[in-house]
Amino acid sequence: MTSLKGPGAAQQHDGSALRIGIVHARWNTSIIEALLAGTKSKLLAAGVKESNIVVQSVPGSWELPIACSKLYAASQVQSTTTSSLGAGDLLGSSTTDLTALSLSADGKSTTSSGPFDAIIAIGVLIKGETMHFEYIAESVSQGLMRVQLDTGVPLIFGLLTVLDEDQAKARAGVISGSHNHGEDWGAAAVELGVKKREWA
Ligand code: DLZ
Repeated sequence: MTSLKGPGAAQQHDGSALRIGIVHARWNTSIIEALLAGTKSKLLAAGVKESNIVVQSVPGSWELPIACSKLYAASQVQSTTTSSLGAGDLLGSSTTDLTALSLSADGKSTTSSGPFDAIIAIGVLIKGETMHFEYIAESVSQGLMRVQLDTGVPLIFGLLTVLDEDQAKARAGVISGSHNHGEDWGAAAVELGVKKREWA
């Protein structure tokens, strides 16, 4: 029986033609790493080519909306040129900051060009003792929705807003038997990416 929570029975979508961008925050890195791994595993399982997954990082969740917006804009500009935006997916490495968005052709021949079919924003906000969490959670959520509607690219909401570290671990598959929500985000990106092409 399908459980009440979650997106229902698994759907099959062919991701082999898709280009997917992922922007993740580096705050709460160990949780982020697990979520990122879960996300990528579902993308790859749906046929998305590794070379068509571009991963960028930013310091914290606050920076996710601007980074998603710029990443998408760069992929649109890039699609009108002959260069390709290459994949750079090492968490925290120098290849993942936004300077890697240079359009000066560091693309690989296996990487298709064109705007992203979907972008996944991943962050983990853990409530502290101040109002900081409330302000950031609200603003980032609004910001991500705004980028999604303004650009028309599906922007998958991979922002965990949790009360403590245990809640975060329980949503990142870190605690034994728990579900990794990154897998849902990867599957959602493929479904929405395919549908975006159908809707075009
Ligand atoms: C400052 C801050 C704090 C206190 N907590 C978090 C958090 O739990 N998760 C997260 O992703 N980022 C946090 N940040 C950093 C902010 O998102 C942002 O990067 C900085 O305020 C710089 O703009």
